[in-house]
Amino acid sequence: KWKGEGTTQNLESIVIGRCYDYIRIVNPSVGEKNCSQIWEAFKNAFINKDPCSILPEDYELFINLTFHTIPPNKSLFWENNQLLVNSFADRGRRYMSLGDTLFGFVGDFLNWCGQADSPGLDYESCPTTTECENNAVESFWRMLSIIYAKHSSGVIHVLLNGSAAGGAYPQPGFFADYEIPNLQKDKISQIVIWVVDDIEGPDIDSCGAHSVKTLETRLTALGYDVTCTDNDKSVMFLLCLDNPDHSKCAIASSAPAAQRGPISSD
Ligand code: ENP
Repeated sequence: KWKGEGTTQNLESIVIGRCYDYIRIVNPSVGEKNCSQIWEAFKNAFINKDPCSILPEDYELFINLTFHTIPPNKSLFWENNQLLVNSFADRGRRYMSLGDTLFGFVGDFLNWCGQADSPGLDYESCPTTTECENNAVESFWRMLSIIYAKHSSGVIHVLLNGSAAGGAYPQPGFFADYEIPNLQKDKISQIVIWVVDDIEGPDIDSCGAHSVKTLETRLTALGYDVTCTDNDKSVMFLLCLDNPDHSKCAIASSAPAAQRGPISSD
């Protein structure tokens, strides 16, 4: 009956399993968490309710049970490049995007919704945000975005897609609407914006232009120290893994050929 995909099969096992994976393997430094209680809190946010009347606040207990601090200088905000961010952040080893926190990790890539007057999940279909914005998934990410932004500190990074059709800095968007307004200015030393084009994609947006300029102006007006880099080298290296022969991936070197020869033993 809804236009969106239904609940992901085996949702309960996935959420509980991901929770244990996170606290035991991915990031044990968050300490002991009760994964079955976390599942109950997650589920109780939306089961037995009209799937269009779920509010961010309904995930409050879930947040209380999963919460852990975000290491300074590790926050990575993004728009329109989820897979790149996943590899770049490396499950929190390099950066800790929202999907690399325990709270984001359990819901990443999943879909879920309940139904009014029934304790069952709807595996057939779920409302999209165009059908109703107060749906279970949208409200989940809204709540998490707010918490993540409030607890981010030090140097903040933002990875935007310069090839995105609607511009690198979408408005409306989670970053524009739920994250920027919740950043805590006194805890943030700098905001670094990276605008990276898809290797084969068009160069639609760049630092100082179009929507990125809007973002830079907004952050500067809020009093942040803002820097912006186009096609940052470290991100480019990662993209170039899949496109080593593309001209954008040529490694420029000023070292004489002899220095680039085989490694000598002395
Ligand atoms: P999209 O539309 O590119 O990608 C949405 C996909 O990313 C979904 O599979 C979603 O999981 C997952 N996801 C991971 N973190 C977030 C998230 N944080 N979020 C919404 N979806 C997330 O992403 P968006 O809509 O542009 O959101 C990017 C935002 O995430 C940025 O503001 C960034 O700073 C923030 P699922 O469960 O829906 O399948 C917040 C909102 O971290």
